[in-house]
Amino acid sequence: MAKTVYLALGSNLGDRAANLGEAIRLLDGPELRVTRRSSIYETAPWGLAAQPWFLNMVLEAETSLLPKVLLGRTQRVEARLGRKRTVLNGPRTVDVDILLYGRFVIESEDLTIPHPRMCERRFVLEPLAEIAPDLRHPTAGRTIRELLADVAGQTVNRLKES
Ligand code: PH2
Ligand code: MG
Ligand code: MG
Repeated sequence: MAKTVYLALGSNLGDRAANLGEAIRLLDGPELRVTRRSSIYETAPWGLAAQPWFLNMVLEAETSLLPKVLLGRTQRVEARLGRKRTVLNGPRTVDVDILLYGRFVIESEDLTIPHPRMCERRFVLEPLAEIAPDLRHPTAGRTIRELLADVAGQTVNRLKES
């Protein structure tokens, strides 16, 4: 049975917009059909501050892939786009994170869903709120709009024409 999933994309190395576009092209297919995409946002680096600003966006997709298979798919896309220029613990050409998989709650060694840090990250919540403001986070029990209202102090600028 198909599930609705939300994926976060980020890039802060190379041609950032082209990297996001290429990631979408590689992800989209019969088993993972991208149904909605947010605008692209330029965002201040969160966590490790001494790195270039990111472009971030969020995708909604319908998928028949089970969570771990989907994780493998996202990691393969990262490897295709990122391997050449990836510096350990440094900036990435592309990062693809699974935010939500239906209303599943998964805690395994290699995969945690909902994404454990999504509620603190404006660069995730703002694009997600653009396409799914009334979606209720399965464990926080609040909508994305409500979660967004509580994060402060992170610069996130929606780019025009995206
Ligand atoms: N990703 C990180 C760490 N920090 N900051 C922004 N603005 N955007 C990101 O995608 C991001 C980050 C690790 O995945
Ligand atoms: Mg990430
Ligand atoms: Mg990641």
